[in-house]
Amino acid sequence: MSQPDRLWINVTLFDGLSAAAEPMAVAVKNGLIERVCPMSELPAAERAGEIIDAQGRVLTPGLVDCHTHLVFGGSRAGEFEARLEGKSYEEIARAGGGIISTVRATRAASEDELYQAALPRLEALMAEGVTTVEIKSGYGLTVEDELKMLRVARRLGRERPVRVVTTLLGAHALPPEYKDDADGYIELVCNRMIPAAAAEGLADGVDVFCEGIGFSVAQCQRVYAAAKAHGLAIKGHTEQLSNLGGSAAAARAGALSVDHIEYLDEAGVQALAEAGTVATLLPGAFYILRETQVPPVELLRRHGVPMALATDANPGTSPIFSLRLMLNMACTLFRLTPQEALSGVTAHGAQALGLQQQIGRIAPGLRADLCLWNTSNPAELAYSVGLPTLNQRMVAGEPA
Ligand code: DI6
Ligand code: FE
Repeated sequence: MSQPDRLWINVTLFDGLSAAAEPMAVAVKNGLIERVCPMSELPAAERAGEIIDAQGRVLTPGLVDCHTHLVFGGSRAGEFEARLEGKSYEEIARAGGGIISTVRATRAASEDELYQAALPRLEALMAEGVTTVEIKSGYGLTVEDELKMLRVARRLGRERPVRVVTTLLGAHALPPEYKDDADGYIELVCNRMIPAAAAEGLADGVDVFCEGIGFSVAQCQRVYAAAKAHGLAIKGHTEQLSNLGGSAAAARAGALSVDHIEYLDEAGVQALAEAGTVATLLPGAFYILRETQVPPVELLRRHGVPMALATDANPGTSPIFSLRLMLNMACTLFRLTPQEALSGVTAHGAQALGLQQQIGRIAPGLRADLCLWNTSNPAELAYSVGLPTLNQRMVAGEPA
């Protein structure tokens, strides 16, 4: 075997799915993971290149935040205060606040203003080990404003050492111009937004908000069909506040993931299992909205549905720019094990983006996006908030 560029020795390995039982070595070459083996099997010949002695520290895949709304204008701190005075999220939305207030601020902002506002949010995630982040549009709700948001997301990925996956969320909320014409707006999404985003290479996938305050299952199915026709991946915000059957419909349409899913029932879970769709859990929104209905974690386990975990970072329901905090919340609020939570932000987060052949695990042939942590126990990453700290963040085999 040829010499690696970098070799980590004496690593406590969490490979994205499980923790190794003995000290491990990980070799990287040309930006890819070349070899993963127990220290006892490491050939002497391979001890070349730059050698990093991890001294028992935990090495994980670079973290994947597979569901964010990082690009937006304005702030919703006032709405946070209104909710503390007793108003519900749905009440605020129906009164023209909520998502639509962010739409007004996002439309008013220039591309550069949106970029400057999003940068510290992205950097906060990166500082905690995120190496891949999905970013949705959905606060423009016109063809031009949705494309503007996606351009900002692409620019973030060009200017910082992080992989950005973009998702067109045109069907996020009904813009005031289409107040009594939801079907007309869906037509705009299908016939104008999706083709334009696809033609300019600005979107990797398409998402919808399938909910009483969002769009119906039938409307979402039209969006999925248009996305498929343009070769774009499908995702859905489904069963967050009620059970409409949106998750099963998304799964049947071939969705990579369905997200939130607090109200998902067993038939829905079965549909995910049959389609190979990932269930993305978003404890930040559950926490901020003080929801009480927890996602059906035990059913997901029983049916073997992979669970991803993400911040849902957004100005309304999850103004939380910490994927590490989600690890803890997934365990405390949803009763995931620390290992399940870690898989949610690595292997299963990657799968929720359709990138499982490239990232999310520490295995030969995958991209060397890696995090070295100042602890020797992977469970500490979910157990504790604030510590342990990140020792080293690597993107494609280089410190970043
Ligand atoms: N569900 C969410 O949690 C976010 N979007 C959605 O469809 C909330 C977006 C917001 O309140 O601004
Ligand atoms: Fe969301």
